[in-house]
Amino acid sequence: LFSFIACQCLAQSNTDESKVQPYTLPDVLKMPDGKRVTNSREWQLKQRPYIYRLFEENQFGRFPATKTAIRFRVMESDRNALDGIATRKQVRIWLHPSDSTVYADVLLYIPNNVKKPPVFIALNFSGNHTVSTDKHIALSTRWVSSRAKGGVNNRATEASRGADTASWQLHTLLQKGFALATAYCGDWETDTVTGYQTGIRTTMKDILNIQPNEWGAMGAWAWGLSRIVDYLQQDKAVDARKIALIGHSRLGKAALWAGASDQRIALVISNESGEGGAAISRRWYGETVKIINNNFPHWFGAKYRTYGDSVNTLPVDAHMLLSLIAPRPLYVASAEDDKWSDPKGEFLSAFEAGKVYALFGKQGIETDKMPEPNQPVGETVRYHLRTGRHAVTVYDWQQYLEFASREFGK
Ligand code: GTR
Repeated sequence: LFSFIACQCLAQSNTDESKVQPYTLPDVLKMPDGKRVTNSREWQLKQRPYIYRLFEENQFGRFPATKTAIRFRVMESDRNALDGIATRKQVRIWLHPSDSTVYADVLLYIPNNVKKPPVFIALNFSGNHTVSTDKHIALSTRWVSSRAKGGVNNRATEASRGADTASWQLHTLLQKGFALATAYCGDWETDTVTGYQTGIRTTMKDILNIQPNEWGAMGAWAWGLSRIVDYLQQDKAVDARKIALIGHSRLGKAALWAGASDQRIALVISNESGEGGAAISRRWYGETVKIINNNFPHWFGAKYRTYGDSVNTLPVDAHMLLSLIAPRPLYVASAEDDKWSDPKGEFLSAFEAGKVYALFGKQGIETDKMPEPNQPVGETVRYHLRTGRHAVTVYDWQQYLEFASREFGK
């Protein structure tokens, strides 16, 4: 009877804190032989690879290790973009060695008054043309969600330009001396159940040595982020040792997996990534493993779908995903009205990840008491609960730019 009740619950979402049942988190420092990790060397050599594999097996599916010969071309550039404050580049990354239809387009803005600036990388939800009203940005020709502003029959139109400028704060970012590199997640895989059929999980399967069902859309997006890193490493106009990755919501989940998988990424920001991202899955609050897999069966690996009714047997949880970012700076953020993402669950996993940062002599969040809204806490692991709804706002960017400036010694 008890398990029947549990099953019923997990298909529903809860937002009543008093109904959250006690749970035990897997001990991130406990090694397979039962001993506990005591130093950073043991973490890096043994425990980190072990936990990483648990995430591959149980949540995200495989991350292709095969190196591919990708090619880049700057398709368009202008040193006088945005009234002269930045250089714009539009770079095409061809992912397949012989099929020239398999590519992703990266939009870059580099501030003109800074030599080799640090760079924010991010995927966007509906096309590069949504990031700014700059008319020179190529309009995406891919499928876009029917929720995308200005879209007609799932295609972007001129009315889609600048649809999402509020989430990017491009001018502030450039003024603070950062570059931005962004690409449409749909260039790797469109966000639909059948998106994999035309996305890289299918077109790249032979090259990457991996079948479409061995990973999910999250993996494809995360892998795509690593290809942006590949490009940046050979663009001398930016400092590729200072790459900050930011992702919001579903793209925040992908960002955490990319940050865990690619240690060239120097700093990671999870903006309201919620279930399958920064939020503790064992906490029955907001979205659940069962709900997310029901609604988005294409996001994660197949095994993740088997934990819907038995989340307490999942060998991993969000604090372990965040720990894979250590010792690199990590910022986790929630919004008060975004109960679906479980703010407290996001805070608690960020707090827990501090145990791994401590092995490196880095300070995480000092107390497990949730901070008041708009009161950022923590050092190398930082957290804030913003007032308001599920979004990336001016307030969020202020915190991230300050954090990245401090961590990158700017
Ligand atoms: C919701 C989903 C969340 C989150 C969000 C978003 O529908 O349940 O996990 O990813 O979408 O990406 O905006």
